[in-house]
Amino acid sequence: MFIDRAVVRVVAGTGGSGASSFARFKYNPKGGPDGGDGGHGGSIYVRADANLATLLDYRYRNLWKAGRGEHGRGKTQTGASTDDLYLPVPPGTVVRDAETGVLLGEVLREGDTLLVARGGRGGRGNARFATSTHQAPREWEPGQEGEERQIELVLKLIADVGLVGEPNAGKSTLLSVLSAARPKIADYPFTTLEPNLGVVALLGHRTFVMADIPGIIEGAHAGKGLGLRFLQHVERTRVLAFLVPLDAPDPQETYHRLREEVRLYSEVLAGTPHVLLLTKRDLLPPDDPLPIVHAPDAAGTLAISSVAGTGLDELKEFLWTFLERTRSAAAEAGATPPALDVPGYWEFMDDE
Ligand SMILES: Nc1nc2c(ncn2[C@@H]2O[C@H](COP(=O)(O)OP(=O)(O)OP(=O)(O)O)[C@@H](O)[C@H]2O)c(=O)[nH]1
Ligand SMILES: [Mg+2]
Repeated sequence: MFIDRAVVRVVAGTGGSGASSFARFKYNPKGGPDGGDGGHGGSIYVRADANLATLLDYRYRNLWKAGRGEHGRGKTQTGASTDDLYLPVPPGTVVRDAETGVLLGEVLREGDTLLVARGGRGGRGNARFATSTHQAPREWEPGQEGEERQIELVLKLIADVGLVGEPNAGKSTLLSVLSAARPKIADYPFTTLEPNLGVVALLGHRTFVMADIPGIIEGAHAGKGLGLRFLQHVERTRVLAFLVPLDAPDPQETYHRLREEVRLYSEVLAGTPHVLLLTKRDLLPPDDPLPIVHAPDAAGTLAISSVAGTGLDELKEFLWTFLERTRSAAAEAGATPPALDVPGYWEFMDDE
């Protein structure tokens, strides 16, 4: 199961108080001030750990406290500082202040660390307050309070393939047959309001992530229909799959419209490598020739049926090979992997 979001309270440790104490020796009962400083309270960090794939732990436990620093003691002994607390999260986790929404940072690579609540400084002991004119100070400071805040952890999954199509093109259905995701499917437009993600598994433990987004209509780039929301979601996927149902009156025209809509939204997005998927193959008699759709920029055209299961294995292998190719091209160009930011809450069951 993947959990993409968790809100937890982090409470850093308070610093130990400084001590107020005077040295007493056998022959010098009035030694100088020797109260030591308090130790630091523990800070809390979020740290990327590649062994983790979910934020599940934080769903079950949502309060994390670091220990307080020890108080200072006589003989100028400084109180012990407490160990900092590290919260392990999967790489790709974004951290925000849950109350203000302010971005605190993100941990993208294994070992990346981010301070989320600073431990309080230890207070000074009276030994520190001694001056030439003030030789027997009794002052001492309490330890500083540790920071406390509510943080929101959001896991950004990198979506490899983004499905783009008009309402009813069969995007959600395709995702549901290729992965364990269970998006809502219906024969009315705009069934999908928020993107859904699914893990597509192939033989040999190969997987990729597919994102199903709300349907796109003419004028979408200008905010029509569900507006720009969906296009923002595919902006960061590695490749796009344009879905054109074979019962469309003019598949060529539909493909053009989709491409144009994407181009009007962003030239960069229009340049994302893509494939053309002719969906609902079962609606044409099996012996009828497929309509010819010219798609010179597409890496390939495949006809599939999610309902009859036609062409799905071929599609998975094709997308895998296509992704491998774009990955190595991107690595050569030194590009960092794009990520899909899914708003709100979603979860889905993994195939394994
Ligand atoms: N015959 C047939 N029907 C299909 C196929 N795939 C999807 N459908 C049907 O087409 C309708 C729309 O499917 P969805 O998967 O919800 O389409 P969508 O692209 O996600 O639609 P929106 O979320 O509204 O953008 C549903 O009634 C599906 O059952 C297919 O391969 N063959
Ligand atoms: Mg849908």
